[in-house]
Amino acid sequence: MEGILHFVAKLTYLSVYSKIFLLVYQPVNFGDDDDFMDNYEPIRESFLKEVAASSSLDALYAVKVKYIGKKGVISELNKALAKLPSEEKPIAGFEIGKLRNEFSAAYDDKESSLKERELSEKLISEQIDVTLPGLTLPIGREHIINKTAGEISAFFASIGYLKATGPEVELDYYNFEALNMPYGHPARDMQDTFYVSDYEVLRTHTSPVQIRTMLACKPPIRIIAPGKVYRSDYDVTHSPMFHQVEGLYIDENISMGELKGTLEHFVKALFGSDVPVRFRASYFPFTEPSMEVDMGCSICSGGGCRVCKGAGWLEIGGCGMVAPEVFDAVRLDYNKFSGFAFGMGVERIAMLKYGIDDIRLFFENHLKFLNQF
Ligand code: 2NL
Repeated sequence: MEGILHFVAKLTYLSVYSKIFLLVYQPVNFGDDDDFMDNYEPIRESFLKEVAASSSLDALYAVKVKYIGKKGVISELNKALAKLPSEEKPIAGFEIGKLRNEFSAAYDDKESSLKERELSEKLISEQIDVTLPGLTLPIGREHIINKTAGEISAFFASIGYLKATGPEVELDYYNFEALNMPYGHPARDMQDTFYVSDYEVLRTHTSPVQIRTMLACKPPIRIIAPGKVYRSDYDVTHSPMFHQVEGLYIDENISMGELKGTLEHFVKALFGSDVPVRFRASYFPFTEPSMEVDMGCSICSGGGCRVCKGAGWLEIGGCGMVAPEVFDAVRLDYNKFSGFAFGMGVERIAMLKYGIDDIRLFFENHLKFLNQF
């Protein structure tokens, strides 16, 4: 039995090898005049040449389409194969298959070497220099007006004042009436005030914040009210929107001495301890008595210059003892309580501090100007 199996295996072996021998050495006819060997070698050579010449994956892919694609050369050979006499088909088919495998292998080789090359080129071209400084995005800075208002607030915070805020569209009553400026008062003129309706205005000062606070809280009251205010005015020293910081101190036995001491201390803290401060009698409807606060000109140190117009003094705000009419409006007893109030324009303080002569520069937002501070 074993001997028979051995014999069969030997026969199979012989027959397989004799067939391969035939496939390799027997010329194959491709139809009438088409000799297969005549077609085979040039196709093979041009394929290999085109693959070798492909310098990019795209070019290589085009070669693949041309030879191995659906309508490519191999496909055409297979179509021609169908027309061959049936005894020639297996051999020709085997040859075409071999050619196809050879094409695929050559394509795969070239593809991986191109991919490798493209990757290494990419690695070189996209190399990152980790020692280069990073990209710095421009960062903003605080506006000089906010910075100045912050410095003013910080001083008053240091001596125990709390910050209070309120609406910019304000009731006529809180903005004027409660501050002893009744209907018909010249400060209520349409020319100076932006009216929102018959009874609402854009606040012309931050005093209404203090009125609201006095209505809401019991003394002692010690607050500052920084914020935007509006007046219908526009030239080198006036802007329709500007900033104010007002202050208020209400308690029993508050004197004018405390008012003067507080503001003198404030001016020296902001402009320097050598700066002289003086008070001049003045008038406001909501304080009695009222004063203007002047400081020695920081530009000429009192000698007289363009900024102080030769006076040697600069006006930096107003103040006074809260008027009895205001106490009445907020239903506080002025026989029991007394207090002082003050107000200053933030733009004016910044202009004096930095020698700026046109208020409009603050709001034109030119970075060349704003970046100086
Ligand atoms: C100035 C002058 C001032 C006040 C503001 C005030 C507030 C209340 C009661 C009394 Cl609730 N007075 N504020 C007082 C005096 C002057 O401002 O030149 N501002 C830019």
